[in-house]
Amino acid sequence: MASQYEEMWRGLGLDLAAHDQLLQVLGQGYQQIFLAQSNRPQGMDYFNFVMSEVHGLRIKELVDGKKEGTKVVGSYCVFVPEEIVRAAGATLVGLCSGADFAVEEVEKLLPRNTCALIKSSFGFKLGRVCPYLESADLIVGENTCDGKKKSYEALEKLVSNLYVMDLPQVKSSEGRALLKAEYWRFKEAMEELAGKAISAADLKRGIKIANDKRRVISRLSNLRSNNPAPISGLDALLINQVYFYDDPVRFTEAVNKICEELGERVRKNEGVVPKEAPRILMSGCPMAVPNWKLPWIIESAGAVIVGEESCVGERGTRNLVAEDGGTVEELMEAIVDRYFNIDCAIFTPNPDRAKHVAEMFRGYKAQGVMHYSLQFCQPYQIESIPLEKLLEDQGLPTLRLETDYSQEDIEQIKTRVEAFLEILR
Ligand code: BJ8
Repeated sequence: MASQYEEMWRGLGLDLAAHDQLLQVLGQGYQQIFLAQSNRPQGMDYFNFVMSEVHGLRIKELVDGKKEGTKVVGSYCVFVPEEIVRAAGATLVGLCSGADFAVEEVEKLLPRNTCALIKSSFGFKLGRVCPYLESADLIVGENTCDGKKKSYEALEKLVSNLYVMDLPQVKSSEGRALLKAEYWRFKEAMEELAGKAISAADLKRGIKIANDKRRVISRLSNLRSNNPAPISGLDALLINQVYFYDDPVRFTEAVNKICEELGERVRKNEGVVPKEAPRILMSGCPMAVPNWKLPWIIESAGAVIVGEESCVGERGTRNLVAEDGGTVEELMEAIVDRYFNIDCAIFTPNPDRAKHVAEMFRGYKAQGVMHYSLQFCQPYQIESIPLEKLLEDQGLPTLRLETDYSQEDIEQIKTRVEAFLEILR
């Protein structure tokens, strides 16, 4: 990929040597983790291609779009409403990163005990290796966990285009009013960025695009509820990760296509693994590309992941925006309604999340829950203790895992995962 896109990367200000290194590691990891799987659906060819061009062709599309006036908005959280971004005719891309980079530099700005997701996002900026970040006309941060909201104070000094969205922490009427006010303020910011007013027709179009993506992910999730599972958890996670980068209409078509193939597998009672493979529901922090460590360990041990209770997964895609509003006010109200349901652990209290985990467990015929928290992620770590108790009280076996982006704990995690799977078998 390198030579073909070198000029574009240089133009974006990337550090070419560091970026080459990153691509090499990414490529090797992809080869060992994804391409080494057997019995993959053919429809994954599309996602292999997307990943092989994730810093190439997709960035070229964004850069070409920018020349035509299409703005790029980068976000770190599923609370940033894609509908409003699309309504402004702009493109939304995810900026969260799943690999350690420029750690020494990062730790000059952030304490060592900051979660890997935040540190990684800083590392990609300081190391100048993320073409998505460098293509973004607007970078949207949000006041969610303490780590994120405080780190944006430091990020503001590194970028000139940071917009911070305030978010509620309590599901009260005041909390909803805050979200509503912030989404209206965001709409104005998007109008200013795009240089045009957002009409009801624009919002309807944005809502339809985002809903279609969510519908197709829900179709995929339903297919995964079959036993034997028709697709590996790794491949399904990858699809959920690509959700944040790809052109949404093309993505929706590709996932629909793979769902046809998976439907055929289900009809023939064919699975990607034998029927006896333990079925795992993942729950917890989001997994950004290329954070594939845990699913890789779990599936290499003979289990299959059948669902993700995560923002890169069902927490991020559950619920649609009502499409029947006729005015900007009605449609904005519908957007607020949908997002106010997201059960992120930054909310206190957050009882819906436990309910959703239990529902997903039963719906996807899981046999065990593996709760994943990133080290130093207080919201998910603290919530994992009562969540585990609640699930165990209902007879749902749960394993709490805590890790980061390093490779050092692989053996230790393997041992714990294998012991848990033994109990399930
Ligand atoms: S809606 S989960 S995407 S905030 S892992 S940075 S919580 S210390 S990512 Fe998130 Fe939005 Fe919530 Fe979803 Fe903080 Fe935890 Fe780090 Fe996290």
